[in-house]
Amino acid sequence: MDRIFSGVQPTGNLHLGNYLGAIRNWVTLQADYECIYCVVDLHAITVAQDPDELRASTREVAASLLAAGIDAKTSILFNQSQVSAHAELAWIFNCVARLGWLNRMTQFKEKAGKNRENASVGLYAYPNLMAADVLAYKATHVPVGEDQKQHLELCRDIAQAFNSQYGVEFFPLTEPLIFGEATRVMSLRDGTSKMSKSDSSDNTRINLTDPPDLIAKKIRRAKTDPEPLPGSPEGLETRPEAANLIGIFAALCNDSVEDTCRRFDGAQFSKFKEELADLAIAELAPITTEMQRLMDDPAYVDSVLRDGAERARGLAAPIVQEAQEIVGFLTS
Ligand code: AQP
Repeated sequence: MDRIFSGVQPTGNLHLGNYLGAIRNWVTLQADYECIYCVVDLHAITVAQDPDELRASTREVAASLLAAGIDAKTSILFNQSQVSAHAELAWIFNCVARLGWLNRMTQFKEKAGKNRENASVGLYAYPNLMAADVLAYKATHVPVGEDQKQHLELCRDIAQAFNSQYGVEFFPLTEPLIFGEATRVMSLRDGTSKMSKSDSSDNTRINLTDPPDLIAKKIRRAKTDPEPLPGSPEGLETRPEAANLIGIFAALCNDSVEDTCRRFDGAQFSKFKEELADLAIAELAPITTEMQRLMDDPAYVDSVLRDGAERARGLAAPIVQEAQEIVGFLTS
């Protein structure tokens, strides 16, 4: 069976972008793949985190994943720092990856901003750790949103460079899985910037923790333009906010953007937004309710993560040990 690995950062509430771009696909893929899902707390500390908030977010994100439909019995769910194989392999990859490759990573440029000299070394080396996350399990596929495509290309480059440097066929060339009509959900306030957990304005995103009335309010207030909706996708080309909302609608009702445009041809945003809010609430409200139930039982969430970590260790340890032997480390 092919093996999936994917991760999400515990850097705040999960939002509709995380859900439509990644997590909903993670749930579906469980039927056909062996799945390993990870709350990537090592990645989270590449930017400053309050320790208590990080612990709380790790539990909350794990609860969201369970509430969304990750089955912790058939799949593996754990937090990254509990499995040391990730950090061990990342060090080897720090020595395989080239500075020039990391210099091209757009996410580092975006996250480091203007004050690059002050960014952590961890933020810069983030893609090497991500490659280690995936390759510690020799995962064949990684379901992600569009924004992670470049990092997965780097993961393939690292696997190839390791194999060629040591003359082995050890690490696979992992394939990204990017699918659905909402692979890059944009901010509700600016159709040209990504919906993100770390955006300072909560009105830019729909969180999985938002109650129905807040979801409806955020959608009502989402930025639009004065034109009625177009009848085909070509009409969305210069209208980023309309394109974003139509994409979200299409993804939520498992329809194509083309059919969604046809359905709302000539409609005003007010009518469309009402239907979009109903759809978003119908999808998210049961997840929010289940998540709240799970958050009232932190011991259960912790036990899921502990069990997942043990199973993950069992898979990753022999692979990383073999990589260490290939490199020439004396292992006992
Ligand atoms: N806006 C998005 N649209 C579609 N997919 C998205 N993903 C994130 N944002 C969108 C996908 O969600 C998965 C988990 O992402 P992450 O939490 O590990 O990191 P991120 O991509 O950096 O997400 P954020 O929300 O922007 O977090 P912060 O603000 O902390 O940096 C990934 O598969 C990602 O593609």
